[in-house]
Amino acid sequence: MKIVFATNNAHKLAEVRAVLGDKYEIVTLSDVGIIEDIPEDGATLDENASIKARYVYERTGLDCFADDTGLEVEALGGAPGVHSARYATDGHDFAANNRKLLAELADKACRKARFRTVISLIRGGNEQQVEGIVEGRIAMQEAGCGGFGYDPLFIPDGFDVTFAEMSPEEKNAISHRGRAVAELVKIL
Ligand code: ITT
Repeated sequence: MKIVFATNNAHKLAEVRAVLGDKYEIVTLSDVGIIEDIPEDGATLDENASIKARYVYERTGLDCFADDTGLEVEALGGAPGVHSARYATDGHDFAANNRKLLAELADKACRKARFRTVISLIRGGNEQQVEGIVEGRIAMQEAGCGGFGYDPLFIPDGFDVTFAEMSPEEKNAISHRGRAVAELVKIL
């Protein structure tokens, strides 16, 4: 069965294909002729996931899903949250985002954080949402070169290494996205 994953993030695509790829033919935005950036102006992850999925459904009529993810840091009142992609700059500058996060936490005792992923699925015109959360903490410095985004700074609870130090399989088994995709599988 064919389904469109409404993302421009190649890392997300690889993670989701690793879990769903043998059951579904996951096609990308460019495969269905959408090359422009989808505007993400929602106030929450739920809204943005929905905006992205609806954008694709309205233009293609195809079954599709979208993922919106945020890193929520307790001592920063839940920031960067829905602004995770553009935390330090206007673009998706992972290194600048990580530098800013370390600077903001420099004088904070509590480094508790969580990743949250919301997936909006539109199938046969009906929309459903699922969520995945992983709790953890922000490391004192970057470690590892796997993953993407904030992975070099995020240590999930129960581990002493960052997501960037794990294999893709290890990350997917416990991550926000891995958990959201497991919920997605239940409703697909
Ligand atoms: P699409 O909207 O095209 O799917 P995006 O990169 O803009 O891609 P999000 O808005 O969902 O995706 O993600 C916001 C940012 O959060 C993203 O740019 C990364 O910096 C970070 N992020 C998302 N998932 C992550 C993960 O699994 N590990 C580390 N950082 C992640």
